[in-house]
Amino acid sequence: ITKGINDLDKIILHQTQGSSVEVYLYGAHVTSWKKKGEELIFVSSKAIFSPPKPIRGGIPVIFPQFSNLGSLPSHGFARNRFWTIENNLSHVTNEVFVDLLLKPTEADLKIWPHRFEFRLRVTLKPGGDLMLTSCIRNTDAAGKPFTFTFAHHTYFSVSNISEVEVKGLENLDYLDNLKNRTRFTEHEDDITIESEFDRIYLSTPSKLAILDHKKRTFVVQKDGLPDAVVWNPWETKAKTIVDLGADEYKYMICLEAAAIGKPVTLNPGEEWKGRLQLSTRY
Ligand code: TA6
Repeated sequence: ITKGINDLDKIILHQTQGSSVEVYLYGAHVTSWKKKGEELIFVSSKAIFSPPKPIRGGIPVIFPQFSNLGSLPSHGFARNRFWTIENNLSHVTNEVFVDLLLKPTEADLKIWPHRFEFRLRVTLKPGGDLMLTSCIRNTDAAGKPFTFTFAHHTYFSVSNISEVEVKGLENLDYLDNLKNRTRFTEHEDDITIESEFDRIYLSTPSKLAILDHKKRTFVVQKDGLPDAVVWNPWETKAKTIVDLGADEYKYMICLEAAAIGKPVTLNPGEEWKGRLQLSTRY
């Protein structure tokens, strides 16, 4: 554990061969993932590391509400709360990980009256793959179920958005956020981005990929997270986002592993698990 920007606490996990991951306790927010010393995650040069503002870039944890799909502030509150460290044991298998924990404060219970424990394990695998494992438990003794939507809002770093294709979404239905979430079917085999793009693809395969023709392929593997959001604000929208540089939309793409189409309901004592594994191919 060490001090990051604006004195916020962050944890750095290291592996051999120059792999590392940085995660801020503020938001349990991954802000860096490197392999062979090379940064794979986009964080805006204009990102404001100042609570309660969420950090622009990295891997925001979206819980308990994706976007404005309910009465909470957009994207819920997990991304702008301070998480605690539950343990940071190194495992015998050479994986390094840290377990972070979020529980609602009394103020949180006023806006979302449900007791829960959210454990996020951030694991850096021996080859440098990054794994995020989420366990959310309903700890409400009063016996009420609760329902949530969820996403790992990953901002991948790309050489240029014009070099990028997203694979694995062909023939799927999606909700277009730019058209009031109207439902369409994807007819393209490879998705390229040439203007503002904001879609929730429903019930996708568990393995997706981002091909960056000038750099690398990212492989995204997910369990318990049936949906995938693809987002790029493009030029005009980017100008309205104060913590994103005017040209930076060119160097990022969000491919988010999510549970949105079918919100998750947990009865008291029940637990939900989601898992995201990110790797690269060259
Ligand atoms: O996941 C896509 C999205 O919901 C977009 O609609 C866009 O607004 C983006 O997330 C960023 O949201 P934020 O609240 O971080 O500015």
